[in-house]
Amino acid sequence: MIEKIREVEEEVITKAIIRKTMEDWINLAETDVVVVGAGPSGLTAARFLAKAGLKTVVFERRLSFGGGIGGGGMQFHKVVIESPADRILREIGCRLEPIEEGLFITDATEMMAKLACGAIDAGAKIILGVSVEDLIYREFPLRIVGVVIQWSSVMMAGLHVDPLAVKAKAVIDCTGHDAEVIAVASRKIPELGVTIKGEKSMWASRGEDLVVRNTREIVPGLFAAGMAVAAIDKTPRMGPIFGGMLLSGEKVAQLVIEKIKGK
Ligand code: 48F
Repeated sequence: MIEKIREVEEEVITKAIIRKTMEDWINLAETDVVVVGAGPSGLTAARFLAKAGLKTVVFERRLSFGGGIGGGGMQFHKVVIESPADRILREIGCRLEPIEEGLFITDATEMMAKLACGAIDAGAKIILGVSVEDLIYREFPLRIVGVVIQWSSVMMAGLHVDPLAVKAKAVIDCTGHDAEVIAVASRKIPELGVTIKGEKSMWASRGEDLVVRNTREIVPGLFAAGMAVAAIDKTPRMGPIFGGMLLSGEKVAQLVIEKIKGK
């Protein structure tokens, strides 16, 4: 027996989507934390931030999440995780297979899906197809107070459309190898004194360690996590091993929580 599918008028669909989207956007226009980029560091940060009760939105340029996870290692569909970052994946139910003592492997698709589920279930909003193209700043003291956003499709089409802005108590650059948000700060607010040195050639273990160690508030109100940190500091790339990205996301969330909630 085939169940009868419910009938619906087209305008009901349209009205529901527009009304509910606008409710979300009005709520998001002023938020606690903007995470830029839904890669491993951004999704991890978003989960810990939302879990701590902070209003968190992730803006992701593409129409998918996961960033560099999906490509696995040279498109082989597995990624490697080292301890203690396996704890972060176990918390969200990601299955890990041991390879050696303290070293694990998992499917790229499982990891990206579960990181995203973890962030969403904790209460973070992930908005796809939106690019952060600039920052909002204030003086006395000099600080970052939000982001300027645009539809990725508008940017790709090269249309002249003015963007919108979202206020935030903290902005986190999780944009990966190009550190795009910090690059904007460096180019457009020179008085911040931020420079991007560009990442170094591969040395997996050293790169992982330094990314986590150097995860920090770069200028007041603007933090960096994941490969963006390596780009700022000229530390080594690491290829398809992801523990550092997860631990960097966790660390930046702790720093932001301390700053905003004073804990
Ligand atoms: O590149 P990505 O995965 O950054 P990550 O969290 O992790 C790096 C690893 O994937 C890997 C590695 C270490 O194992 O070497 O590369 O540091 O994810 C960055 C996300 O940010 C989005 C981009 O589409 C990607 O999904 N993104 C980049 N620039 C912007 C942006 C922007 N201006 N606005 C919105 N999203």
